[in-house]
Amino acid sequence: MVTLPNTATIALKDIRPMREHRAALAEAETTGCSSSSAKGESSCGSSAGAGDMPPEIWEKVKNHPCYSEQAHHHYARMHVAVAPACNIQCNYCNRKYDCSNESRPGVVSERLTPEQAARKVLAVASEIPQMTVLGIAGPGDALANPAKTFQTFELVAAQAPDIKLCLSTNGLALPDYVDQIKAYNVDHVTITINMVDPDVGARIYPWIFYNHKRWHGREAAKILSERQLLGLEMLVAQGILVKVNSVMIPGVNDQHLIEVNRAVKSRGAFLHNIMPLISEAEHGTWFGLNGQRGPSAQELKALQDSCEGEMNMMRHCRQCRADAVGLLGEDRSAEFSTEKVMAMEVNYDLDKRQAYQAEVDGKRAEINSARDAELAALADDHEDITLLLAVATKGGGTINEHFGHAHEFQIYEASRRGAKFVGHRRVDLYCQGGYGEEDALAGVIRAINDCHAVLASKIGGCPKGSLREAGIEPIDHYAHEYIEGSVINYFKSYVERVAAGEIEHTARGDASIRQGAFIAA
Ligand code: CLF
Ligand code: SF4
Repeated sequence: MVTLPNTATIALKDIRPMREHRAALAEAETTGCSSSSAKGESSCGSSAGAGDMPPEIWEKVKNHPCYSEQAHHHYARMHVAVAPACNIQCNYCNRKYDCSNESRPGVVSERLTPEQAARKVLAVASEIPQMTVLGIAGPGDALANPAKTFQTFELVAAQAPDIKLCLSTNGLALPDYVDQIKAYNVDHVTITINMVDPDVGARIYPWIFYNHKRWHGREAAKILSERQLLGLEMLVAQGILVKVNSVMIPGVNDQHLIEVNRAVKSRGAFLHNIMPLISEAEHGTWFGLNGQRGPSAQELKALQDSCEGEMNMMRHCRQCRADAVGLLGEDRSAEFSTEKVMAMEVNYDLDKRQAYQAEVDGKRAEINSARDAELAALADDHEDITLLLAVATKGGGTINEHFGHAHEFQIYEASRRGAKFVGHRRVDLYCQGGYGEEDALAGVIRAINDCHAVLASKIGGCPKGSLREAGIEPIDHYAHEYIEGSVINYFKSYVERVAAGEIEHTARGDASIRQGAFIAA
């Protein structure tokens, strides 16, 4: 156990030996991406498990909530807002707000010094044993603020060597920092790549600042694209896992993202995360003010599906804030303001953290065997039926949330092949302290309108009626059971009812991605 009385006691001179030790350890343990995984082939999956990838890759992803869909039910990440400056302008970003790529465009509550950030990480790790990853994702660009970014990593690595280090960048400065990223044992890097064609890029980026000069239009986009792809190749050559984020902007780069997917896949990106543009006039962005719309839920899914082949697609991204804390989809940052963190007694208990992680390993094995048992019981027909199901969960891989208390629904695709996580939908709370809000219920139905059923731990009589009227079956008899096994079990009962003529299988429509949720607290 490490007791940290005050950040003033952490000095860089004290922690260099620890960093070198970590580097040596990593060198000894890691052989880098194998050729198959480094090329992003299907053996490395965001939803894959231990048997699907080389052990050294599994070690890197198994507890990372963004790189493993399974992990995101159990493990949390935190961001520290130490990087305020940015070296480019995106048309979907307003500088007054935090990064739209990697964070919800809400105001960052506080900007931190590296010392404050390190103390905050230790405080969060003490309180939340499932927090396994520290990411630096803005509010500007991590590598446009290299001194603060790397000093933060160094301070954290010295005190909490089990925390994985992660950073997100627009990629412009990336080739200059690959050696440093490697030296600091940052195992996971995200590059936001929205185009590989400068003509498309000119519609997304009005300018970049590079080599002491401001560049505009096509010329700017060309430099940015070349630097992004070079940085990607350099990271892969170093055995660092790279995720590519792309913002889907209908009419600007939506179909072009298929070409982006090919370009990043061929250069060895591990995962591709296509996110919807969040664009409302109140965000004050160029796109928002000019009426550029974001995609619908089915437009996003269709693009993700068409890119999913040999490469894994991330579909559980929550576009989190640059100071987010907690499981993806929850935000506990308000519990860890600088004032509160400075007043906390910080006890970083590695044993407690490892005990939690061992418990999660056991639970994951149980979840997988429940899923496999249900899958084995599925008949070999009904290849033609595919359903989307909305699931209310607080995490942990079970259906453990009341319909009226859900801030979001996780969306699973159910078919003969099993259960697959394909997205999430944020909603307003339906239940507001004992009574239901009809407007909120209408919003929930719009958000899950493409689903055949909703699975929650409890659903009240009134919403059940409205859901049925909308053609969505309300199901609460899987309360506290594992999600994937329940989804497959529901599919089995559905196809049996279709075969018996009790129900008729019909296609559902589209659903809307809620824009306003991203600016709410
Ligand atoms: Fe943060 Fe990003 Fe690391 Fe994750 S977030 S720096 S890879 S630790 Fe994750 Fe958040 Fe999506 Fe980013 S859900 S916005 S993909
Ligand atoms: Fe904003 Fe991030 Fe784009 Fe910079 S890279 S302009 S912070 S969205």
